[in-house]
Amino acid sequence: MNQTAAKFVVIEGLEGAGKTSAIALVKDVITQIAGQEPVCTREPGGTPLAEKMRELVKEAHPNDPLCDEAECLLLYAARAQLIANVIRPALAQGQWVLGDRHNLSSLAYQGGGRGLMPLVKAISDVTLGDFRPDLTLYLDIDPELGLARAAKRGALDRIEQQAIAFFQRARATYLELAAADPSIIVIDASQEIASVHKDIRRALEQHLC
Ligand code: T5A
Repeated sequence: MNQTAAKFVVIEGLEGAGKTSAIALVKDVITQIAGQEPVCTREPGGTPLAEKMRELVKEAHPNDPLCDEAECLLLYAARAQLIANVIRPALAQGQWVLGDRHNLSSLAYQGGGRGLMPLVKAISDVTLGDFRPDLTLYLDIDPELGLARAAKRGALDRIEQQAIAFFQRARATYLELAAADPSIIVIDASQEIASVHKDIRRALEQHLC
């Protein structure tokens, strides 16, 4: 194992894009490439405190609705905890990290979806500085198809209940940011699972080997 080569790899996409299903595959491929299992994280969440913030973001609060700015700040508070207490220490010890969502989610959902891009960029600059994933796989899906898949799995949470236009703006932002950043690879997640996984494996082998 080459300790200096530890990388931070992230899976991104709208609800129902297939991130959960892809994680096991990506974990296997990283284990083959790195000779070690990656540390797996999810956002929001991934530390005891960040998981509490996740609950605040995901649950509905009918008597005290979470305003968009507070949502944004909670997401970055959770991310700051995760980076400080899990991601940076792991990378510093030569361990690879596999993230289920990271900063690109905030740029897409809060920046694009909520229309708060200047605020998101400002908080991102202050909290993360130049910390960023080495590689991001963005699983691209039409929000109607993704939400239909997610709905089959169970009740939709506070964010999943947003209007379709919110997810369309988030998707447009994901695609715009991916087009401008070679470290973000777009995977067509509307295909059947076997084809999605084939594309993911190819992308990982191309960019990590
Ligand atoms: N959020 C998060 C923000 O707004 N800003 C942020 O900065 C961050 C970090 C997180 C929520 O927080 C928001 C985004 C989210 O709304 P979550 O529960 O972690 O909440 O939500 P998701 O990450 O979106 O998880 P989902 O489970 O909804 O999506 P997945 O993981 O992409 O979907 P998955 O793999 O569970 O698949 C859903 C269903 O589809 C099937 C699967 O079998 C499953 O049943 N499926 C397919 N079916 C057919 N063909 C395929 N190719 C399929 N792929 C999967």
